[in-house]
Amino acid sequence: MQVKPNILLIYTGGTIGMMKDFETGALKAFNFSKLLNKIPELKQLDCTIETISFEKPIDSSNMNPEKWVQIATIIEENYSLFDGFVVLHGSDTMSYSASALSFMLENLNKPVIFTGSQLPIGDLRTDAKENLITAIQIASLKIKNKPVITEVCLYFEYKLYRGNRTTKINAEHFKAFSSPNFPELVESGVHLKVNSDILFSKNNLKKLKVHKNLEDNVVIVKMFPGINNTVLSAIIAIPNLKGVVLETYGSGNAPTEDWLIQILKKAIKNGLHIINVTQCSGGSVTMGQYETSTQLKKIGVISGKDITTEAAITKLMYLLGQNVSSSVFKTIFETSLRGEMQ
Ligand code: ASN
Repeated sequence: MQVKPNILLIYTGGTIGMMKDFETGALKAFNFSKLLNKIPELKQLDCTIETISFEKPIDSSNMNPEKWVQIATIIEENYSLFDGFVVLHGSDTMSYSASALSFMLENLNKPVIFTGSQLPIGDLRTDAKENLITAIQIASLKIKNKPVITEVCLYFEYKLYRGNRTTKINAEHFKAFSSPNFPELVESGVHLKVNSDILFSKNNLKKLKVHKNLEDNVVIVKMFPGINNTVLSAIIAIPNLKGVVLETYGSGNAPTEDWLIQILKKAIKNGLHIINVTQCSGGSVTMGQYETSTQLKKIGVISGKDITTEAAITKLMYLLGQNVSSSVFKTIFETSLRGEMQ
């Protein structure tokens, strides 16, 4: 007899569990036990579900590294007891959290699926039920008693994506996420269509390692025509700054002006890590393709290749927290650790 999969639902907050505040009319997170009562359909699923909730559920705009550690710790403490984990999370920062957790959970061998919704679960037209029910079903998938998904994913509007490849693209549409540089892992229609060839790791037998040290002295800088010496110098001079994700144009291009190259060159010499990611929604950084990126390559700017900004900043926080020595930092950053880049 096959034992029913055992799924842990981790409720952090987000629109999925929100209700309107009587006084202000604004949406606010509320207690999770009430939320489960709103989905009697969960009882029909062929798995057992246990739940654990943040003591104070949050709007995901209040997410931070401390709370990522909280989620990672819940997974660590319950890892051997459950077949899969579904994290209910606000959509606003879900891609950051899914990316962060992908780096924090090394040798993951079970599904961790982030989901949420655009409308509260109590709303008549809610997208919460489909997202939650299918996320749980995917987390329960097994073949020959082994989990099908063994990575951190994000499920929204009929698609399961690799979490660290996603970005939030719309504040209103039910299709709120996209994964511009990597295909979806599962598509939900009449059947669940699993794209097995591209799943991250299969049968990783190494023990789960949870990394909880994240460096938050980092910054994202978006290039724009007109960015000047005073502004960029002030950012680079932030005390104790350890790393910068530089969102450049197109395939990794930036102005060739001498002041800019000199600021970056000096910063790199002083031990700052600078990551080049594109501000385009899809495609890759290829330093050296244009004259406008040749200098960046020469001075030691790190290529983010086709990584998302969300994955780049969380990978930076993770690697800095690991005290990776500066001699190998560039090489390690440019290597795909969890399928986050090509
Ligand atoms: N503000 C909400 C959050 O991220 C948005 C949502 O969940 N759709 O918590």
